[in-house]
Amino acid sequence: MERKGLEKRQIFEKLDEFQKNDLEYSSGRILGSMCTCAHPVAKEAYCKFLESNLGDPGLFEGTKTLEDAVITMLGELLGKKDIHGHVITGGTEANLMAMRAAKNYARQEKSIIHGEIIAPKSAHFSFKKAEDILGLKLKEAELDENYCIDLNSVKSLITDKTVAIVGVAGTTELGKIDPIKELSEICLEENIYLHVDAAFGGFLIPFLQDIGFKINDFGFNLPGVSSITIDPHKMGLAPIPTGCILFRDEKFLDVMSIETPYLTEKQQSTIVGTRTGASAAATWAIMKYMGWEGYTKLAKNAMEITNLLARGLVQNGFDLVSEPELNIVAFNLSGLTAKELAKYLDDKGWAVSVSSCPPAIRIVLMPHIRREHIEELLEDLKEIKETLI
Ligand code: 0PR
Repeated sequence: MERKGLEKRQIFEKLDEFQKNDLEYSSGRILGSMCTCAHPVAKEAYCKFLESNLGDPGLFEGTKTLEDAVITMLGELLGKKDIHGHVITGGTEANLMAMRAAKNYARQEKSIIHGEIIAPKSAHFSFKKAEDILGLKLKEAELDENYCIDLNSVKSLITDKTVAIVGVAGTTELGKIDPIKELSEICLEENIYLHVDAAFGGFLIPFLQDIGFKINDFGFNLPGVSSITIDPHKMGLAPIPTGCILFRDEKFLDVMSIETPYLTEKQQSTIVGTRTGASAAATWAIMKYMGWEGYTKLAKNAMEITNLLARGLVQNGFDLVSEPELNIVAFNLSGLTAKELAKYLDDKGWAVSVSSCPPAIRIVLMPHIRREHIEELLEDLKEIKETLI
């Protein structure tokens, strides 16, 4: 640190230099991210609430009301208006909270001490973090031929220590939607907590279903679903960090709350203490601004761009891992490993990522990716293929 502070102008010049080394979503070059440019309305709302701390909601009653309103709107979107939850930092924190709720509830109701969770092999790494942080044993269920959770594998992994089963609505690598209805039936029958990770799919599936896409249900209309993760900072157009956790019943929050006499209210069930109210304000603002129609258009556009890429790849002799269900396309080129192909694309300035199961180039068609970017990408892919022959 300097002994005497710098002038604002000097500081911002230096900040510009740092920022120059970042990629920008608007360049269309970021192809593997689930984040995107936040909407200007959401950014403005975020900045307005920078100082509000939802960790002490008694001081920020207005922001707390905003958070509750966001949770209610999301509950409506996901099939149950009377819902409980929080606006937090993202899908990882939401999944950790859900696993903590399941763990504490099972300890209270079933005296389970060394609990186990069952999640598909396709689940996000946050469940590995949950295993580590919460001392739960993670048992990975096999996938079926469509890369969704295999129900027989789930059944074979259930024991009297199972505290939660996880299904994913929009997997990180391939955008697949697990058979949540069937998981809900299993969980009701076995009296097991069911968590649905819809971090990615939550802001897509309801809108796509509404315009006729045949996609598995995953919401609270399925009676076995105990909690859902949904991330406004992915397809919701909210700024980072904004995730949400929703619980069917307040009892799941109660098993996590801790008495804290010096705060205006008892400490909530969130993992962090001090937490921003800006994310809640931004999510409220963008949901009000976009409305059902706005998000439907966004989802429809994303699927159109997805199709453009998928068809273009097939035409040019690339192999799709499977037909995209959401806006993620995974593909390979025979004769090259996914990593080798990623390197060629990287050399041409594309930031792609590689999936693990199965290995493939994975492209997430977020709203910052437009038609012209896909056309350019397809040209580059054609060129890569030609130089190899
Ligand atoms: N659940 C699912 C299904 C996810 O795909 C993700 C994130 C999470 C939970 C965790 O969400 P947070 O990252 O908000 O905690 N999946 C991607 C990943 O971690 C997100 C991502 C974002 C990847 C930006 C790349 C990137 O540049 O791999």
